[in-house]
Amino acid sequence: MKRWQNVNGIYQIYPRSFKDTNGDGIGDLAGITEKLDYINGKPDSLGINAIWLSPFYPSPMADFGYDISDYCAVNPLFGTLDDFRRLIDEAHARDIKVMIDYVPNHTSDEHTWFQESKSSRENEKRDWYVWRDPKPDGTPPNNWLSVFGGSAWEFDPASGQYFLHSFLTKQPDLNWANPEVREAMCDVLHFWLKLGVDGIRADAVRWMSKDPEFRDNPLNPTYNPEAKTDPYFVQLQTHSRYGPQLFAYLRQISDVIESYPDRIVIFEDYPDAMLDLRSQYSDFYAVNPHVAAPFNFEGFKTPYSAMEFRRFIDRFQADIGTVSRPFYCFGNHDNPRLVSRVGREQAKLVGLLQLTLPGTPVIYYGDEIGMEDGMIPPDKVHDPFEKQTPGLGLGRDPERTPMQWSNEPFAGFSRAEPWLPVADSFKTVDVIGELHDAASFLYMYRALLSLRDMHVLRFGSYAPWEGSDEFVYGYFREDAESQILILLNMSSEPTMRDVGIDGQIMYSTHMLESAMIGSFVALQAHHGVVIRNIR
Ligand code: TEU
Ligand code: CA
Repeated sequence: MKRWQNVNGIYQIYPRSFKDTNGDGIGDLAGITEKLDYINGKPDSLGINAIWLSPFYPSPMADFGYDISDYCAVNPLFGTLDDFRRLIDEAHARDIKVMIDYVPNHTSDEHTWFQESKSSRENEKRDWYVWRDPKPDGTPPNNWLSVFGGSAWEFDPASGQYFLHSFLTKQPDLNWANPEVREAMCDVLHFWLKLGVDGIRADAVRWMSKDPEFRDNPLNPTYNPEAKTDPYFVQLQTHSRYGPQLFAYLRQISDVIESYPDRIVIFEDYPDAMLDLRSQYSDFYAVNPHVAAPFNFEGFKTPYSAMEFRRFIDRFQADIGTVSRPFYCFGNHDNPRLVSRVGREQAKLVGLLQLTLPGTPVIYYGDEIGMEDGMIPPDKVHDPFEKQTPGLGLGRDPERTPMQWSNEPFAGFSRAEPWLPVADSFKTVDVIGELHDAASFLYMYRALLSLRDMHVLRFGSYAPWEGSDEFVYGYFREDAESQILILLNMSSEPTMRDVGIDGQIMYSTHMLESAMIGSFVALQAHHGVVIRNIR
């Protein structure tokens, strides 16, 4: 991928939780604009030059903006279209690219398209959504399930048919098999790209194409009902998603992207564990290698260990080769926070890994300061996933708490009580406190993002270090000019390694304790170093 060559990383912003400027306890576009200096362009900035904004469109907020009632406008809660134009201008003035969220699979049930579609069977837009007759006994057309719990079908008594919703009832699926829908959804892309948007993150694309025959999904033979896991996986999702037209639809999207200079699209996709991993990735990469790629989310599930991480990265790097660009993600608005998953010290090593791997790292807001999941009391639960499928730890509120700017009340996020409680850690985990603390997360992210300006770290090859074992995972990054070795001691014991090269430590998570004696490197527990070969 030749596009976005000068982007060193992408910073994901969840607009509701980033910065509130008007005192309603909800983050807004003006808040993001106000904080652009934090992101890039100033000596104290994080130094990352692309942002991705989760949805800020008009929405009844049943799924916190992923239920969109107007694709080409701004929700008054977040501001106006002029606020968005200002955000783009100010971002570009700081050399920051702006990526926005695009939700092609479904709209809100409050979108006028759906209102029309629902109004009668004869309506022109009836076929814009997926309507089916009940079975003779009145039950849903098939056994498909909603990701958030229950049947994926909702009966509309007025017209006597069911409509399909792969997510909430308030998120009816668009019918991408209808060419008018495809055209309207391409128009949405043109609208934002013409406004100067640089990139698109395409949501939940796997569901865009279904089995044309709408066959029942088979039961999942490996599902264990005792195990208290997500009931969605009681079935194999064989027919309800990943249908035969998926990649044709995605190609139509990427054609639009390609028609504008230096724009890209990243597909949000969690590979199906029941299908071949390699072929799923390669299908997404094949959509359009010049402008499109899928995220890599394997870091969410990979256990923290040197062997497991090496296996995961080696395999993925080998599979995609040197032409396709990886977009490694270790945090987002749908998964528990990195620090809460692996621990504080461990999270730093994962951060070091992410920022020294090939490709374009995608960093979730707050992970750069080591934010943890917030504790959400039962009466503060917002996420519909938790409400519909309670008690299984599936709720996503904990990772969506307000950005911790300072240790002042409400973490400097707002002057009013925020929509979700600030995480307890804000007294010690905050931007102001970390800016000048050399041992902080923020310090590390800033240092490594600036190191990433080196050609070798951005574009150099990846090769595992053969000395890797069950304690230490190492890898080389190399280009014509230089060779870098990254060593991660992922164990809780100090250790010493002979790396066989004369090196200079360029970065260490344990600055004071870093030493190289000849070709020997001393590593503390959960200690990572970046070494430059000075041959
Ligand atoms: O998520 C799609 C997706 O794959 C979900 O199954 C995700 O795994 C789920 O949230 C469980 O963590 C996208 C968005 O990222 C998510 O926030 C939305 O709720 C969803 O689409 C529907 O638009
Ligand atoms: Ca606000």
